[in-house]
Amino acid sequence: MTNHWVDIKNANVVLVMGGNAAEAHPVGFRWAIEAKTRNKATLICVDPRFNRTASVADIYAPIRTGTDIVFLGAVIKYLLDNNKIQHEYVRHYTDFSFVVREDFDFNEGIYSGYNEETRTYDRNTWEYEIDEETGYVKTDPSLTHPRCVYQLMRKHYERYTPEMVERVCGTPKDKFLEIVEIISSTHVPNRTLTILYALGWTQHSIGSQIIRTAAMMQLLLGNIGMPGGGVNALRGHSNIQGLTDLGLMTDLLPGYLTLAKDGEQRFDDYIKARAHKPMRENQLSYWGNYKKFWVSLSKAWFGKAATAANDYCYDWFPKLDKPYDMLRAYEMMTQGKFNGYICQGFNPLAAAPHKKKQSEAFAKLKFMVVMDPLRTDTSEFWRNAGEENDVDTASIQTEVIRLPTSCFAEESGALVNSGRVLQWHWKGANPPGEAKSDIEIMALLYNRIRELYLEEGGAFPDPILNLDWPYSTRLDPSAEELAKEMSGKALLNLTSPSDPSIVTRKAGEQLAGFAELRDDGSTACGCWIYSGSFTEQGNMMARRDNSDPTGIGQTLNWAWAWPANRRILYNRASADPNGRPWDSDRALVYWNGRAWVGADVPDYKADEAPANGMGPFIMNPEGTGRFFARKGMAEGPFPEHYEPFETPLAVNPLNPNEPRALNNPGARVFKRDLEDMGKADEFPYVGTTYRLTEHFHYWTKNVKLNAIAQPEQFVEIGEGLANKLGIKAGDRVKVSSKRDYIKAVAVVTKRIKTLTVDGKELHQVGIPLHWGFVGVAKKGFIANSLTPAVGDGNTQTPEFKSFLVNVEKI
Ligand SMILES: Nc1nc2c(c(=O)[nH]1)N[C@H]1C(S)=C(S)[C@@H](COP(=O)(O)OP(=O)(O)OC[C@H]3O[C@@H](n4cnc5c(=O)[nH]c(N)nc54)[C@H](O)[C@@H]3O)O[C@H]1N2
Ligand SMILES: Nc1nc2c(c(=O)[nH]1)N[C@H]1C(S)=C(S)[C@@H](COP(=O)(O)OP(=O)(O)OC[C@H]3O[C@@H](n4cnc5c(=O)[nH]c(N)nc54)[C@H](O)[C@@H]3O)O[C@H]1N2
Ligand SMILES: [Mo]
Repeated sequence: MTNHWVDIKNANVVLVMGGNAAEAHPVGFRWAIEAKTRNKATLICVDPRFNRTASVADIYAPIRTGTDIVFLGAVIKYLLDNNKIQHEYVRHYTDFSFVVREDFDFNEGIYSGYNEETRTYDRNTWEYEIDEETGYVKTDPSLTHPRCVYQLMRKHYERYTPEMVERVCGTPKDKFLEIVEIISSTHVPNRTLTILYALGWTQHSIGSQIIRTAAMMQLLLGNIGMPGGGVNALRGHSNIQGLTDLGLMTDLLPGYLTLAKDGEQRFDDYIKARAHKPMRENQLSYWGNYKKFWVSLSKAWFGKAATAANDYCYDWFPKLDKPYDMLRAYEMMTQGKFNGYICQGFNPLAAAPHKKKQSEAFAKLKFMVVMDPLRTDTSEFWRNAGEENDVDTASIQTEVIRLPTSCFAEESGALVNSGRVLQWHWKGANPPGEAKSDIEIMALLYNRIRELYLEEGGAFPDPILNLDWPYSTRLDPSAEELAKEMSGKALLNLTSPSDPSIVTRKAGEQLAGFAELRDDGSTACGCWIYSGSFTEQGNMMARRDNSDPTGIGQTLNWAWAWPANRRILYNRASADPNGRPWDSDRALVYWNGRAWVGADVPDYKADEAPANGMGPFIMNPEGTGRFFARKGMAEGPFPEHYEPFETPLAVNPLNPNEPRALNNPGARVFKRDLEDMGKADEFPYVGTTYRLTEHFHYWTKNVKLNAIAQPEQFVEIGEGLANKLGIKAGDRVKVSSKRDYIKAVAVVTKRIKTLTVDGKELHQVGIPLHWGFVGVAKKGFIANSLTPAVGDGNTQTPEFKSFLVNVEKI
């Protein structure tokens, strides 16, 4: 979230689109209800299904899955055409006036630089024009230059009309117009709109670009940085926010630092490519501090072994040829390129797409380690469970080793919520039986591997043997020790840059925040964005003071938020160019003549006078919010609609003459998975998968009360389709895709309407995802038997939300 849970109450309009917050985030959803009841906010829900959020919304509109860019692109066009943008905000805080390179091009859905073979783009032309003398971006404040971002964007969204929304999304035009009018009412400084989204946007082959379209809409409306505004990803698992923060993706390091690429063998090149220089006069470009973050990380990992002379062990860090996300990992397993697999708190047989391919992949392993408190479908993948899991057990060689772990209530630590707040929790009980905490298991594994290296040697021992391991209990580090390491400390006395005789921080002390980090090896910090969470004052994450002095939900002494205990990102943009709040009723930060002060920790240089013209988006080298994403996205700088990989349409109505633009040209897909895609003649209906309040993924099927509440797999079918197929509520049906099938009970409902898309009837089928062949709920099929293995080109998130199925009565 750019904002945070409590802040939702400040909104005048709440748009829930691409998520079902009332069902999947029922506790946090209270703040949307608070906005409705206290703030008279309008709650809008746009979803393929009339879901539990829709049932309490003021306005609901149906949409075909995977078409949100058309809807949001049409909102952008409407705002531009009808002059519903917050002009002063856009002029000062965005790249509207920046001029784009002459060789940048967009034609029939394809951007310049496309390589059809590799499904990737050479992104070099996706860039602003740079003045060679100053090194700064060229701009045209008159906005008349044909290649300024404003003009290009206007042209790009020309095709995104309300008629196109009706044709592609199946959303009735008058519903769209009703909604866009309410959205546009927030372009004035004293009204804000918040967006709450989750997987209905992310789980598409164009997921990241849907979210970018939403961010562009919010920039036009001046809603980024504002209380009650923002683009708010409602995260899933506790602790998935912490997972990405700590860099548990194959291309990331903690704090959203990135792994070096294959070609980056030299430390200086690696740093230079990331420590961006300002692209306009007097901009902060905070990533300019990259080296401080990276060196401090390496000092936390390798301690004394990391020195200036060895580039702080740069050679020990992997250099990435390509991301090894789950889609690639499973593809490689099917090709026999993996020996072993450690599966920690993850049930991929149930959770990953194309279950049949999963089974095949796992059967090619030599061993699989499952760290989990429970037996899972994955740990039992080799078991022939009849029709539900039809495998030939005898032919599977894979040895499965289960290491029982504790559960969240059996350990202490911090969980990071969607609002970036790190909240400490305390262990409530010891784990049963032989179970150990994940930390202890990892520590035991590490120490055993280290012993083996010491005894037997082996390839590349340095990072293993030199890993700093300063914990008081070698085989079971405490959560506090790890938290302190992530927050960071001084390794030497730190002195004031202006007067070296003044010691600002003594060696051994915890740091107050990342402003103290150095790039000379004198500080260690395991995750720079968490710096300040555990200081000399103690564990800031354990604070429980919920006082809210301004009444707008800014409880700065409740736990601790990254970065720097800041609750609303980009909050400098909540004030006008002179430093006065756009809306005095919900002032967040303002310039008092000497400093930035207010209800939040300023997202800015604290003593920077507004007159100097520094932009509010300090992480971008140009200091502004971006409509033009430059080289940042896999499929292009302006979001464009592409059809899901399995689409009911033969052409993309936005680019009817370009077959390469039917699906996302930059998506992640392997050859075999393309062969496993179905066509609309055989699989005429659109399937989508989702969750229920009564279950949590695949593990509450082990809990009797949850199993009683929702005992077995069902699918939701609209009355239109049910009548057509002669299906009645309670009938058993077979739902199949090109990959496999499931059997389920039919729920016939008015909540899924037949849509008219491109002049034809379109039926969507709702498939909740919680069952499998392990547990106390009724044994059944795994919903992911149906889903395709294709991912977003940026995040590799699979397209779980839109695929083709057939439905038959059994
Ligand atoms: N009780 C419970 N709560 C949970 C979970 C759980 O398993 N059980 N899981 C947690 C996790 S890990 C996560 S990630 C979150 C997920 O939270 P959500 O994303 O809110 O959950 P989903 O049920 O997957 O549903 C998303 C909604 O998106 C809609 N949708 C599908 N495709 C589209 C589309 O193309 N456009 C639009 N506008 N909408 C679409 C679906 O109809 C559905 O209503 O929930 C978390 N909360
Ligand atoms: N079709 C379809 N597929 C989806 C989705 C969808 O919307 N549609 N959603 C996707 C999303 S967003 C998610 S998050 C995934 C969820 O997929 P998973 O994360 O695989 O689902 P869970 O059942 O939550 O599995 C987590 C496992 O962690 C174990 N566990 C709990 N506590 C601990 C602990 O402290 N330590 C360890 N080691 N284990 C623990 C649980 O017992 C459980 O077996 O599913 C994804 N798959
Ligand atoms: Mo999730």
